[in-house]
Amino acid sequence: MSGDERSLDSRNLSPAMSSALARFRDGEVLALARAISIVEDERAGFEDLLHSVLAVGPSACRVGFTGPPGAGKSTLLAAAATSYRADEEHIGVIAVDPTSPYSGGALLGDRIRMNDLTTDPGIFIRSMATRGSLGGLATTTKEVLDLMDAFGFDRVLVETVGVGQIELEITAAADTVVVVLVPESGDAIQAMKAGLMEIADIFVVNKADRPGAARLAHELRQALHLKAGNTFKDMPAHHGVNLSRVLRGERTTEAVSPGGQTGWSIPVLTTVAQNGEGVPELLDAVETHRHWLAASGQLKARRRSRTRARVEDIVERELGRVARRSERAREVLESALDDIADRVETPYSVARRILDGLLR
Ligand SMILES: Nc1nc2c(ncn2[C@@H]2O[C@H](COP(=O)(O)OP(=O)(O)OP(=O)(O)O)[C@@H](O)[C@H]2O)c(=O)[nH]1
Ligand SMILES: [Mg+2]
Repeated sequence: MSGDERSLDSRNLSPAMSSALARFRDGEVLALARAISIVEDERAGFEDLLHSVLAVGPSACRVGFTGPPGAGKSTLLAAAATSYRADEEHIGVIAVDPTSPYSGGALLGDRIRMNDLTTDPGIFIRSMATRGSLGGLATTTKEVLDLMDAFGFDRVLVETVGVGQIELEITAAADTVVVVLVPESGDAIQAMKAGLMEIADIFVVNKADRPGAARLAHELRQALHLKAGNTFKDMPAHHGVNLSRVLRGERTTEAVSPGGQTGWSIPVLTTVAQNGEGVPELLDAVETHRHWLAASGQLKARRRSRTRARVEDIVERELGRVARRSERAREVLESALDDIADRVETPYSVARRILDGLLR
């Protein structure tokens, strides 16, 4: 693309990267932390590193927890992690700090709630920020998820606040998405508007110790029932249906069985995360979903659509980078500004010229 024809190959890694890779493969937690930083900062060679690491393919169970600020995602996640640890599973956790200015304190809260877990060597917790960044960030976060998967954790748990597009996109990189709501978070219509219906595999109404939990659970079941009734209406004749444009193909159900029935009916559970009530049932539902994913071919289908979206993202990111680095593109742009002002050119003709130059 940039005239640089070298292919991705671990032999291209710098000595420092090679040693980081070797230590990563040996299962050194410090090497994982370092690899994550390299990817997060998009340091030189980070794509070569990912290329080498991802040769093994995904194997971890990826469970995403999303929902409005303060719904109890971290408390639930900590309860889940504790239970998985009791079964001696190795757990990776990513807490994505939201872009929302309203939940600025989330990270500190998470740290405190997950404190008991941080001394356990069988669990690795990483917080990431989405604040202040533009496109491509969701890609980086998903790449970190891939790193954790490749490191060999049995399970990778991701927490994102369901406030925006980036967060939804990140959540969709999980195999099983748990949407956590609370009586205070409004009604089912609001959940629908926020796009949460599209990504949920399991709904949890947390803080069931508060009034309104049963009502919200009931509303959600009704809304899901209605939605299921409408599924066929939007279904293209032969292939899958793209559930949400927001998710850019991440959740395209490629392998819907004949008749379009995907066969998973989304459960609505109630929990009191603080005291663990309902948590075993939630973990059972996650397990059941996992088995369904594997048996129905959906796990493979989801991984395929994630792969497709990832390749597109990488190409897009690389094209943007090539354009930003190009001296020639900058020169064309600067020299064309007067022509645009004089109506000799338009932004479109100039962009076209730049693209033609880059893609030649
Ligand atoms: N009453 C009640 N409070 C709960 C329950 N679960 C969590 N909480 C409390 O709700 C608050 C928020 O919990 P978190 O687990 O931090 O929620 P979160 O969704 O991770 O929050 P953010 O990451 O800030 O969006 C904490 O004070 C918890 O102790 C519950 O079931 N009932
Ligand atoms: Mg949290």
